[in-house]
Amino acid sequence: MSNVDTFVIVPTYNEADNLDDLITQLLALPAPLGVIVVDDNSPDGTGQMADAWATAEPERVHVIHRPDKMGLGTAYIAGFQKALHELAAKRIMTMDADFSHNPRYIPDMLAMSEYKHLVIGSRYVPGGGSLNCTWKRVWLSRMANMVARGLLGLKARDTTAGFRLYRREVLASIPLESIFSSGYSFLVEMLFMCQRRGWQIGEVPILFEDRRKGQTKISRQEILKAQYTVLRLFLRRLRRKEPRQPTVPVSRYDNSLL
Ligand SMILES: Nc1nc2c(ncn2[C@@H]2O[C@H](COP(=O)(O)OP(=O)(O)O)[C@@H](O)[C@H]2O)c(=O)[nH]1
Ligand SMILES: [Mg+2]
Repeated sequence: MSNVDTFVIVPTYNEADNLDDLITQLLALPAPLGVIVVDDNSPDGTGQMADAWATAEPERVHVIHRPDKMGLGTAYIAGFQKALHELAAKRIMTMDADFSHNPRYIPDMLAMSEYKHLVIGSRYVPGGGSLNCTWKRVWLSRMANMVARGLLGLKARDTTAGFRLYRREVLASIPLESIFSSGYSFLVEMLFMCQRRGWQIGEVPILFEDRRKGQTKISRQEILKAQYTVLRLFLRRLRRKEPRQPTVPVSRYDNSLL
């Protein structure tokens, strides 16, 4: 399929139990999607599984190998660079490999991206929610959202969601190399930059399911780093370092030109 114009970036660290099923489901969607797996030398062989996919589906599956576990944020950036500069993507998605973000919501997200610059697969809009999550995880996510919205003025309801769809112009407008978070708080920092630039942001309700296979990579250290990120962004907001720009109108993608 040479009309692949949307790439899904899937960062992986020890996701061998999930990767084959995920890629199978993504490629089966009725949309011209490609996948970029960003693997950090997973000891469980996830990177080799991804390579087998890239050999079988060279147009649609791409792999970036990094030598060590270097964090979620930098994995997204590596994927963004490849999608923007090597694969000429028009839309770029991010999602977890663990089925917390179910591929079945992607068609709704793509539809919304016709009139929003950034679409979030959101737990906190009507119709969305969390399934099978521990109270600790639910509480952590609620608190993080409250703080991010309160201190940073973010308007989205689910500010920490990793299930996102960016239009190309959004990512192209952001100096990716200057983003300082390397881990999970990258998501909040990125959303802050998008909102400040006036891009229009929409949310599609999703049911977030806690992973069934493998283990979470969120650590106490990541949570501390996230608090530091929010504080840093809050100070930047106070100092008006990141200027707030007027809302940018959305123009429809004309796919007939492809
Ligand atoms: N490449 C890469 N992927 C990561 C890293 N940390 C987490 N991931 C992946 O990022 C996604 C989200 O991580 P996960 O453990 O599910 O976080 P949680 O859903 O917040 O518990 C999963 O697909 C992980 O395999 C990392 O340092 N590097
Ligand atoms: Mg997860």
